[in-house]
Amino acid sequence: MGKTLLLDSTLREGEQAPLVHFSESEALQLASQIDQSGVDFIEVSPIVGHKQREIARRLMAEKPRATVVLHCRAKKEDIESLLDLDASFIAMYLSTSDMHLANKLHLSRGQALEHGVEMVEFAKAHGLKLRFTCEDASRTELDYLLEMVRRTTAAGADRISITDTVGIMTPAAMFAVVKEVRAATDAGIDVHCHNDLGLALANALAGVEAGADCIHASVNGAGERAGIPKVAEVAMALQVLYGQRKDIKVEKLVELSASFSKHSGLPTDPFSPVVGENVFRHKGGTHLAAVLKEGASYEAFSPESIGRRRRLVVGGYSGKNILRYLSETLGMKMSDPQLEKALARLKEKERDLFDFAI
Ligand code: HCA
Ligand code: CU
Repeated sequence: MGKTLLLDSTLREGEQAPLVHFSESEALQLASQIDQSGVDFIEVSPIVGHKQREIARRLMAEKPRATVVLHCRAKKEDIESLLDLDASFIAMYLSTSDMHLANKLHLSRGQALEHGVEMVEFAKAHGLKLRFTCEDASRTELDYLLEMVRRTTAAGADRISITDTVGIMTPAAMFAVVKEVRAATDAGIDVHCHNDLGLALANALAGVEAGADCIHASVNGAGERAGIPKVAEVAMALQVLYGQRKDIKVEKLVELSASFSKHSGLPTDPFSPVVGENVFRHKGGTHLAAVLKEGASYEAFSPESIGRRRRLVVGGYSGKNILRYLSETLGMKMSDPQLEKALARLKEKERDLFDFAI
């Protein structure tokens, strides 16, 4: 598995989440934080409206380290409007499933194929680099999907996005589809997986194991419905599970998530991987006893590795060990019977009494 790239779509897919609206300055501040975290692509959607167009224009003027990807429909008018923005990298999307072709685009498979190729040729004739997104790819008949991939990449598409637009893939199914796509083209392959059944990250990772080289994510997973993978979980999965992308500044992820919460008004879920409040909090008696000796007993990666601290929660679920630790920390040696007595008192309480960092 080669290097896996990371595309952040907080300002495009993320703003498609209900109740999420960023002002121009909020979007630019988020973009700058996203850029500093070390992602490879930042996706924006100038065709949505004046504000999004301004955000795209100002962001490109700031010359971020990441490549700015301008997202649009596979339509001449959209591509032309991006050319007016001095675009260099665009992503155009076209549905490929029979359901979308019939209900949304009113095109036959053959017509969609011709149209996709024509739009890619049009963009390439204007010197653009581009990604061609097969929207609803996971519900597209495989041979037709592969034909679309072959024809659009032959026409010059630099990258292809394989989407699980409604989040119905399993990792095994995603692996199989991406494997076929990998064999059909030399272009880069993005995986864009929705989280409707909680499998977005697993499906995206299966995609890269099968040969995709870019994962789409957003801060806190924001997106249509249940959203897409969270940028923090993707970055840590790449580091912890695959030993790659050590260049991504994972210590900036908590702050990034907090900025998103502030600007969107949507709090970060305490159980959210990597950045959630509970991620390094230990509570059960056996857990506390073990992490006091060795944090890794109950941690996939250390809090220090992302600039966080381990926390212990003491209450009715505690055991003697944590009380011994606390008493020794305070320089009070308690005997076993004393510890038993203190523990009995603690167990009478029906809530967590203490929550502290160590
Ligand atoms: C959309 C659909 C999309 C596109 C993904 C991509 C999807 O909202 O435009 O361009 O890679 O889920 O299929 O987000
Ligand atoms: Cu999407």
